[in-house]
Amino acid sequence: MSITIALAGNPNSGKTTMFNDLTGSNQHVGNWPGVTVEKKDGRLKANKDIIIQDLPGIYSLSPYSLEEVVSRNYLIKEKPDAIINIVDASNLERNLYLTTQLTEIGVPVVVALNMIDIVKKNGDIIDIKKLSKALGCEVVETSAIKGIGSKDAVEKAVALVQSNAKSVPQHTFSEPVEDALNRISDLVKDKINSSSIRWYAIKLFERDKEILKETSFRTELQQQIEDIIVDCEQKFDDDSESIITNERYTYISSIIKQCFKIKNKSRLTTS
Ligand code: BGO
Repeated sequence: MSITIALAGNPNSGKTTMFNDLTGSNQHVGNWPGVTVEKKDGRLKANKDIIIQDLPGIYSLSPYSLEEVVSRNYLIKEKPDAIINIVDASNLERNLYLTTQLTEIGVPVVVALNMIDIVKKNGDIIDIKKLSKALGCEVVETSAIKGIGSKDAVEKAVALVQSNAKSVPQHTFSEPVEDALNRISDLVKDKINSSSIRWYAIKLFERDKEILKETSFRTELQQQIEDIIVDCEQKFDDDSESIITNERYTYISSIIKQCFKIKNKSRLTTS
């Protein structure tokens, strides 16, 4: 039986380099249906039963660009068996924004800490064990350009699929937000697949226009959700999308503090 692993990551994180390293010449290039966004898939060089699906480079799973919509539709609707999230380890803070969203989808995630050669050359240290614990998923060091670690990431992803393991997001939002998400989940739980319920609750809370269109709940239910959102927004004196974004950044800062030691602090201020 074949296993499909999606490669997701920010632009320039090394996705193409890893895709080529894993698939060699076994690639198929086309477009995603109906849009002019390139679609690439291929079979693992070492095991043709493993399909590697490349996704467009994205910073977030919001609905603001074609690439984001294509990637998230694939992840939510087609549901690959696992995701390898390629992270530029030399830009950890910026890249983890997407990671926090990928772990909410309900598909097992392996984080490939790519460009680890640059991190090591700089003398910086990333505590992989702590990072893995903080994110609630496997983390593997890779240097796609040197062909190091990519196969290890695939092996970890396959092991997760075979053991039926799920990534369990460790991040919780603040109490009023979690309360709102729980109330929204309760309202829609009969209408949405249980493995994606948290993702949908967050997106409904953010008033994500694509999700509102897709779910097209009856007016009364939409109003109940809206009341929950407004109630929370009043507590924060902020809009719901900004509340979620701000809380994600606070969480990521705390992860960086725990897991990342920079050798030369002046690099942060001079660049
Ligand atoms: C250029 N380590 C290092 N050091 N570099 C890497 C690694 C790694 O592990 N992985 C990838 N790169 P893409 P997306 C380039 O193209 O795969 C490099 O967008 C250059 N090009 O070689 O394209 C990779 O698919 C001229 O670098 O990323 C590439 O995610 C000078 O990261 C870049 C220097 O990789 C982006 C680099 C003309």
